[in-house]
Amino acid sequence: MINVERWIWPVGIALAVLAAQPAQAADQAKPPAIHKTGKSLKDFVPASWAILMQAQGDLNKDSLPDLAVVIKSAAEDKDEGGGAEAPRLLLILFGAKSGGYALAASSEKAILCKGCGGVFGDPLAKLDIERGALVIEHYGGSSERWGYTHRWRYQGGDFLLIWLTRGATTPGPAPRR
Ligand SMILES: [Ca+2]
Repeated sequence: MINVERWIWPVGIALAVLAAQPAQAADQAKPPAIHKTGKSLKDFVPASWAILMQAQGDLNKDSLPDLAVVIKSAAEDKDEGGGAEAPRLLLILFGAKSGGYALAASSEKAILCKGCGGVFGDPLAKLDIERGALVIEHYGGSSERWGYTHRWRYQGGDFLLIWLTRGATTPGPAPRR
């Protein structure tokens, strides 16, 4: 059954919301292959990638702790060659009954690149699991500041965007000192 009226979108599609925001790096290399299962988080982190941020909670309501993890490539820390625009990967790992984790989802569009935040630097402000929902916050800008909060919930086999707040402010005159 195809429901074109669906107003909450599966993760792969909805993340276009973010992609339409401050320029994400143009498609460069293919994202690395991620193991489908592993005993611990490090089994899902490809060689030359590192964990940038992680959160734990129960996303699929099976009482087993799940992980949301942002990983970055070694390229990101190199200022030359557009490293600050290297894509980051969001991994969602569901805790397995037998121990370890299974990869439930991954996205290279959910997380803005290190250099995508303007003068405020790295725009990734928060990754958390709150009341069973995945929360991602970005913040950045220069003369105009912007922020995005995305809340994702796992439902019916998909991650659905249940909440999106965008904010933008233009600062007034500088305060007197
Ligand atoms: Ca779980």
